[in-house]
Order: sequence, then C-alpha cells, then structure tokens
Amino acid sequence: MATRHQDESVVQTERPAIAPPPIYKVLLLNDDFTPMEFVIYVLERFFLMGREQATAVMLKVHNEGAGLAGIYPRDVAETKVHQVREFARNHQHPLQCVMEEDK
Ligand code: TYC
Repeated sequence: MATRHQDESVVQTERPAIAPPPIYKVLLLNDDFTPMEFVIYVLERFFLMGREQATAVMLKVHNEGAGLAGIYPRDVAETKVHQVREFARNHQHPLQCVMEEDK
C-alpha cells in the first residue's frame, strides 16, 4: 500500500496478500444415449475447440467416463455449464456437464 505524506513523498509499505481468484474445471460426463456427433458439436460450439480436439475429448469422455472441456473463472464456468445443459435438454439428450474447483 502507498502512504502519501504531506511533503509529497510516498512510502511503499507491504501489499496486502491477495489470493488469486479460484478457477474451475468444466467437465463433460459420459452417458449411453447422447450421440457422439452431438458431443463433438457441443465442444466446438461452447468450448471453441477444433474438430480434432473435440473428437479426442469426446472419445476420452466416452472411454473414461469424464473429460475436461475447459478451465475458467467461476462466472464463465457457470455460464458454460448452464448453456450446455440447456442445449442438451432442448435436444432431449441426457448429456451432463459439471464444474469443480481446480485445486
Ligand atoms: N457414450 C456416448 C455414445 O456411445 C457418447 C458420449 C460421449 C456421450 C461423451 C456423452 O459426454 C459424452 N453415444
């Protein structure tokens, strides 16, 4: 913090420690019903991946149960989760999207 004295001199004392803002992983979860092509499209549209990366992430989710779609500050992660859930629901697919703090 800076303290300004009457003679205009400035004394630099210790800064208060500010924790970096928490960041969140946004994950897609596997299910037996959502078409692979739909998941690839979701990764392209909402997570701005190219076709190849989107296909690789989709296959990881399919084979391992979950996969990383992206890492964001909390408000952005919440928006992504909301958008994906709504988009999947509108297309009557059970695709699940969740977020967790990235420790
Ligand atoms: N398991 C799905 C299928 O075989 C594909 C799928 C992949 C579903 C990723 C969800 O997050 C998911 N059609």
